[in-house]
Amino acid sequence: MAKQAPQSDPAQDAPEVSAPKHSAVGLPAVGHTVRMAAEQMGARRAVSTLLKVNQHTGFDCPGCAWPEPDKPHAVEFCENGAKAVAEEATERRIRAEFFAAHPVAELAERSGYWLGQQGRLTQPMLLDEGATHYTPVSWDDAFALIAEELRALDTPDAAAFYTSGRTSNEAAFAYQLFARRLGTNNLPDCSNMCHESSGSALTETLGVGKGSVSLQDLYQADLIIVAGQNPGTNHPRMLAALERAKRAGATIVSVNPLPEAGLERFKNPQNVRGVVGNGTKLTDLFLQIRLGGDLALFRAVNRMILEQDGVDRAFVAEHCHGFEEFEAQALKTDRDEVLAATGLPWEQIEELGRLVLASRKVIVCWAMGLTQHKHSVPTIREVVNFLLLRGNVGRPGAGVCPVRGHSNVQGDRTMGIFERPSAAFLDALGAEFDFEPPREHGHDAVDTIRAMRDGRVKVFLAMGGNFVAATPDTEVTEAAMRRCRLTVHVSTKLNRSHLVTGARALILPTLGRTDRDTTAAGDQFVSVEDSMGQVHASRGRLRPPADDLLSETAIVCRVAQAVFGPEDSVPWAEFAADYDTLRDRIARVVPGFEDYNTKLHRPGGFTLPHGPRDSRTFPTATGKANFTVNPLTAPEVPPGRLLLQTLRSHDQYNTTIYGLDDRYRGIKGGRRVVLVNPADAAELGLTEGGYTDLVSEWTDGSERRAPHFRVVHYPVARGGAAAYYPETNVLVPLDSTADISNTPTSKAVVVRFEPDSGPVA
Ligand SMILES: Nc1nc2c(c(=O)[nH]1)N[C@H]1C(S)=C(S)[C@@H](COP(=O)(O)OP(=O)(O)OC[C@H]3O[C@@H](n4cnc5c(=O)[nH]c(N)nc54)[C@H](O)[C@@H]3O)O[C@H]1N2
Ligand SMILES: Nc1nc2c(c(=O)[nH]1)N[C@H]1C(S)=C(S)[C@@H](COP(=O)(O)OP(=O)(O)OC[C@H]3O[C@@H](n4cnc5c(=O)[nH]c(N)nc54)[C@H](O)[C@@H]3O)O[C@H]1N2
Ligand SMILES: [Mo]
Repeated sequence: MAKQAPQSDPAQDAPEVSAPKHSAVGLPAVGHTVRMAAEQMGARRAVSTLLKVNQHTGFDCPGCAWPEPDKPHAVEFCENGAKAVAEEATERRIRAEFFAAHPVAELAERSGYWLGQQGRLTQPMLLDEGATHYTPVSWDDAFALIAEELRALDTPDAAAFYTSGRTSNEAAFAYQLFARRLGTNNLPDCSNMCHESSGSALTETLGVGKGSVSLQDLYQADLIIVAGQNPGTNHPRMLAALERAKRAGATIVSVNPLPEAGLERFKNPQNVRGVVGNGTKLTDLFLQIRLGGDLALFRAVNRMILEQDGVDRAFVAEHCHGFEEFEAQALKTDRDEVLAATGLPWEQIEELGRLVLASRKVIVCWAMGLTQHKHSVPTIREVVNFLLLRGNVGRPGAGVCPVRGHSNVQGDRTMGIFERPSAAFLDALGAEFDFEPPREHGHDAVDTIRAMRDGRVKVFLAMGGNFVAATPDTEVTEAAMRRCRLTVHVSTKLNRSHLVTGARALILPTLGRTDRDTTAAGDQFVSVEDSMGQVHASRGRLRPPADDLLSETAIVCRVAQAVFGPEDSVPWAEFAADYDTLRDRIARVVPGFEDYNTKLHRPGGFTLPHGPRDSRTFPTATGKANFTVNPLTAPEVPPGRLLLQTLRSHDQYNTTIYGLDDRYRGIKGGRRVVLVNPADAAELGLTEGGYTDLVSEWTDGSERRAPHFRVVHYPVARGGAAAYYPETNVLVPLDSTADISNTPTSKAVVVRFEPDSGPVA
């Protein structure tokens, strides 16, 4: 039997600290996995469910977007995937009595951890204007209410439709169609806060905003650079791929301000070596870079390649544009500026240059450490310059590998969840469904907050996610949310965004990946796209938490029916009943999805076309791969301050907190910690174990405070500090965003330290 959810909210400000670990996974992780899952799901349900994760006939892991191998291992999930599954497949339930017992104001005082522990949502709930409690509402009344509020708007642009990246292709396609049919491109999504910088840089330079490598490429690479990513926690199955690459002879370089355990050494729980031995040493060269120093690092290496005649001249001549301008600037790269920006010894940069020049096939993998800075887009462009120089795009064993976060965030974008859709996409959509889609660009996540703050967006609907906790500038964002007429969340679990509401609010519970989805037309399945452009089916098997729970797709279609009535040019009712009919339409609108229904039945699904990868065709403005000129910039930090990055602990999935430990970093029982280099700590008078407030400073003179963080002396690169998100989102100014991509600069917040003002209430 699954354990009861905790009644009290455990104190979160008493973390214990021990030395960081030097290897990841192995037996402790396996034990931890099974224990966590069994606590939520009961042992039998846990084991039978976990064995279906990422199998050809099972469901896609609701954890990260790392792809499955062609022949999945019998146990193709990781510790953190199992936590994601347990979080969703828990046997705990939230029913109407729970909301009757807890006023919204009381729930708003609870931690995200406590809210998540209460179990799956089971009934549509309404918080009416002026009410203190959520009360049950029928599905039909809920849909009628949404339709009423949407119809009352002066313009469809006064509504915004957020998506988190777990939403299936089918639901995402229906959702964006609904928004555009209504007349708006206001489709902000989690990607705006995540890999938007990668999408912006890659679309401009290569013509496709996605990664260009497959797992096979990783296995064949000579050199893999992992920059700004912590796969041991966030993409644990990637470690198995790196191990395989390593055994095939690859050299691995990690570029990170922190020595992350998973990148140091990996103990693969799927083989004997990993369970009883020391595991595999993964990183050959660790570059402990300063926060935001990556642009300078790649520029320096590019200069070395140019000076040492390492350029693939034939590739550049045939496939690239803009080489001369790039070369002229790169040759001027100043060594002192590079040293200051990276904080690395010059010999290490030279060592990287030597490895690069000795390698024919090079892959660069990256995640949030590269995407969440002011200069993220130029940084990723410079990574592309680096790969183009030696022809490392569009041949086996080489390419760009932005490692995506949410399990279907890439698929959602492919399905049209984007505030700036291409004209070609809108043309195809309009032609298929016989309407004129809006052409004006919509709001991304940050612009949505501004629009709600200024009263321009009045209805906010979220397909999953936890908008107020995931976005920056928590106080501003929460006030913005409260100005709305109506806020609606389609969710599996209770979270903070349900408690910071507009005048009226709805919680619409929905099926997750693990749940069986049965409609009048029979059992349905959905499909997803992984980080490497592989599309495949996902089938849940568990009995849903309530009998009348609707899928995300069904919810979208029912809202649409309530808004447009039965005579619409889009057959919403048919879509809701039979997802094959929806996929037949996707097949006609989205390139690469021809024969969608047939291709999904292949084991492992199918791979989407990718011009640069498949044939070195680059659908850019110039028709070639573009070299770019990127001024050497790095964050500036005034004296007496540190640059704070906000990152994930090992026991969380974004705003979902599974537990209070960060095992590999040696932190237990609490999350309000700030990791500071001992030398910086000494200069700033921050003693190990002491408590401090973090105060962020923004260019307009405004300040933001996050009280009561325990100081942890930790081997982070000088000048930087690290603390967990979402607790630190209060510190990130709304206007502090990346150039071009508008992504919040979650990895670069200037902070000073002030005396502790005591625990948060
Ligand atoms: N278990 C689990 N899995 C997850 C998630 C989760 O929360 N939990 N989240 C999912 C999502 S949505 C995403 S986007 C991914 C996130 O995956 P990651 O990007 O790995 O997540 P972060 O914890 O933000 O880690 C950022 C890493 O970049 C480093 N870094 C920070 N700044 C810099 C920099 O300037 N330069 C360099 N070179 N490195 C830097 C940090 O030290 C850290 O190692 O994971 C996905 N998978
Ligand atoms: N400071 C700081 N802020 C960040 C980041 C950072 O590194 N630092 N990272 C950013 C990144 S990379 C991302 S991706 C965003 C994440 O932003 P979001 O995607 O908005 O946040 P999540 O925490 O992943 O959302 C969790 C909620 O999703 C709901 N949910 C889970 N599964 C399902 C499902 O199958 N269907 C539905 N309908 N709902 C479901 C549950 O109710 C759960 O509470 O946060 C961003 N914010
Ligand atoms: Mo993400």
